[in-house]
Amino acid sequence: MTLQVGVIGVGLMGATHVGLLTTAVSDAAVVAVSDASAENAGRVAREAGVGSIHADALDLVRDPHVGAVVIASPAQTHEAFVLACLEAGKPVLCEKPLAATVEATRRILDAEVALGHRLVQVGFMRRFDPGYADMKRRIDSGELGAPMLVHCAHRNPTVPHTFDSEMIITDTVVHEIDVARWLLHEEIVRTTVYTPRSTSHAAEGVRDPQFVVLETEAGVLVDVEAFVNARYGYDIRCEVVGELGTVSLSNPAIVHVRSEGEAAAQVPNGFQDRFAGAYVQELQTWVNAAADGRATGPSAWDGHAAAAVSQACVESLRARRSVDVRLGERPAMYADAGRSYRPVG
Ligand code: ISE
Repeated sequence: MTLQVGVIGVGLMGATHVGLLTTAVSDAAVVAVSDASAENAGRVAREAGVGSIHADALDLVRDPHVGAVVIASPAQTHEAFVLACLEAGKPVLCEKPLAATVEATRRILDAEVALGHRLVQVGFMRRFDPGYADMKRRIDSGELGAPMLVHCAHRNPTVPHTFDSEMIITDTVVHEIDVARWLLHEEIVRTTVYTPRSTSHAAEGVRDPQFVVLETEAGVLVDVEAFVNARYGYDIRCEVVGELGTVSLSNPAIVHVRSEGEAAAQVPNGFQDRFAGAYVQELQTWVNAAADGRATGPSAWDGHAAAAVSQACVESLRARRSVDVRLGERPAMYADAGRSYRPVG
């Protein structure tokens, strides 16, 4: 049966989701869209052949023809829309961050716990990237021994002018926060954000790059270089150092060129290019689970934990000191998360 999807927010990411759901994902159709800009909504609906446009996103959630919802609107709007989906009993894929504050992610957790089963998947698409998934398999197999260090780099060629120093944490480093928790099976307890000299390509007053150090409950150190005006391309790196070996992401380029005395591989030009396959896999996984009225993949707890770590990072950025993460109780429903590293076999 085809899952009837409604998409809220059809700017950059939402429009990509509409396109993928329409052309690359099986057993799904986009039947309704909503956007703060009527012009955006109209254009995307026309291009994708979507029949219904709702001026009010809450009407889209309540639309009886909509069986499941994708939320890709600005972060401050997420809480109200996710809560409405939970109230309507509809599976929801919410782009990261799950909500704009830790208090809001906690309210979402409380609502899902009250419902008694998962309906929320958070858009941490890197978990569906073949490179990251392979790293995880290697770590889980135990062949590398217990992890001790993780080195990450997250470089964007450029960002919109509205991007400020804190968004480098909440919008960018949030991916590494999730990846670290997921790869290591444990929670992050402490953060320190360092700011070196800024690039002259950053907007006035924006601290870019930033160097973030995360400490996990078992004492693993994760360093993240976040550099969002790197100019040359979209470059994502990750290496895990274990007691017996290391595993790292390789360059996803599929060809190497040798010419004029140089050997080179292309660097992707943006996240939609680098993670194109991961987005399709993320959506397909969501559609398959949503068709059965459930959710899988990154949970509301993962969204909450990422928000709590992001908040500690933002505090560290402002106060220029280490900050402890205040996570609060993990409801039993999300028992799988936060498990400390234990090699298989
Ligand atoms: C953007 O929102 C993303 O999610 C990208 O994956 C990330 O690389 C970028 O820095 C964010 O702004």
